[in-house]
Amino acid sequence: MREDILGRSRVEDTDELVQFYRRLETMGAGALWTVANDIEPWYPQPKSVPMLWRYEQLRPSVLESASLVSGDDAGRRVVMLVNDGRKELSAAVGLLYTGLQIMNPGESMTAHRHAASALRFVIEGEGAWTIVDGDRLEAGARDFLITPSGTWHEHGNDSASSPVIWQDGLDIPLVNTLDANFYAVHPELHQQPGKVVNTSLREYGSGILTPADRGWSKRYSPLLAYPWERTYEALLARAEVSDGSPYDGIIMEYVNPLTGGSVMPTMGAHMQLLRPGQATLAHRHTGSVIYHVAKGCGHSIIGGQRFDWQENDIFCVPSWAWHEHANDDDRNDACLFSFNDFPVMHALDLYQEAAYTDNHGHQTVEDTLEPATTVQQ
Ligand code: GTQ
Repeated sequence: MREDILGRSRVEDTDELVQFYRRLETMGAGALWTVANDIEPWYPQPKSVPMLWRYEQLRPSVLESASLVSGDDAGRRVVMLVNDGRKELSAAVGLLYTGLQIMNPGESMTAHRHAASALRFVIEGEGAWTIVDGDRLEAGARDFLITPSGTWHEHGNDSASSPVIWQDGLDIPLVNTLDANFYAVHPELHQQPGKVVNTSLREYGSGILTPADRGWSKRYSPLLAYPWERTYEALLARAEVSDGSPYDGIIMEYVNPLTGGSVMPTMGAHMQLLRPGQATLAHRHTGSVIYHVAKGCGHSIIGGQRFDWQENDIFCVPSWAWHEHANDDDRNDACLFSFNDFPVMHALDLYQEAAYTDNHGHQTVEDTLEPATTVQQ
C-alpha cells in the first residue's frame, strides 16, 4: 500500500486485515483505505498517454481495409486509433474515440442512429456525402461535419474513381462509460433526403444572421456542415487584427450559431492557425483533445515528449498534460483541427486550466535527439 504523511491512507497489510478484506469482498464490499489514494488522486491521473499517429503510415492499411471487407459486412469500414492506455474502451484519448473511415467509389452505407454523438473531418477524396436527419451534406477535404446524438445518418461516396477517407470522432467511450448508449438501424434502411443539399448551411451558415422565424429546441447545433474555405477565411481575418492565444495562436471554435456555444453538448471542435515559425507557450487543462493536422508541418511537446507532425497526422493530448505547439515552417502557416470533451468539463464544473511558468513558459523536452512516436516505424 502507498504511504504518505498528509493524512492519506498508510495502513499496512496484516494477515488479519487481508482476511478481513476477503470477507468484505464476499459481501460485495471493500475498505475505502485500500483504494483511497487511487480513487482520490491529488490531480488527474489519465490512463491515456500522448500519442501521434502518422497518416502516411496508416493510409495503406486503411486502403487495404477497403478491399478486405465490404462496407455492408463491416457496417462502417473504419481503422480505429487506440490509445495504449485505453484499449479496453477503444478510446484514442480519455473518453474520446477516433478512427479513419474509408468509402470506395460509388459505395454507400445503410442508415442508423445512436446516442453517441459523431463528427467528421474529411481528409481526402471527392464525392463524400452523408445524410443527417434528411439533410444531404456534401463535403470536400478539410470540411467539418457533425452527426449529433440521435440523428439518423448514412454515408457514401459519389466519386467514380477516388476513395473517400475521413476522420470520425465520437464520444462512444464516454457514453458507454455512462451506460447510456443506444443503437438503431433505420426501419427503411435509407432516408429520403430533401431535394436541396446542405440545407442547414443555407439556413444557418451565414455567420452573421440566423433565421428569425424558426424555433430550435435541440441542444446541438442546427448547422451540420462547416466548410473549410469559410473556416480558413475566418482564421486569416482574425489574424489581421489579433495575436490570438499565447497557447494556441489564432484559435476559433466551430459554434452552434444560435448560442455561440459548442456544436454538440458532449464535444466541441476548433481550428487554429499557427503563424510561420510560431511557437506557443505551454499550458494544461482538464479535458482531452484529439488533433488533426489540417495544413502544414511542425511539432508539439506533450507531457515533455516531442511529437513531429505533418499534414493529416493525428495526435492526442490527455487531460491535464502540459502541451505547446510549434509551426516549423517559417514561410507558411500551419492549421490544426481538434475536437475535445470540454463541453462536458464545463457542464459539470470540472474545467481547470493552468499556465506553465518555469523556463520562460516552455517545457524541457525529455529527449530532443530522438523525437517520440509511440507508433513503430
Ligand atoms: O459513422 O456513425 O467510426 O457509429 C464508429 C462508430 C463511425 C458512424 C465510427 C460509428 C460511426
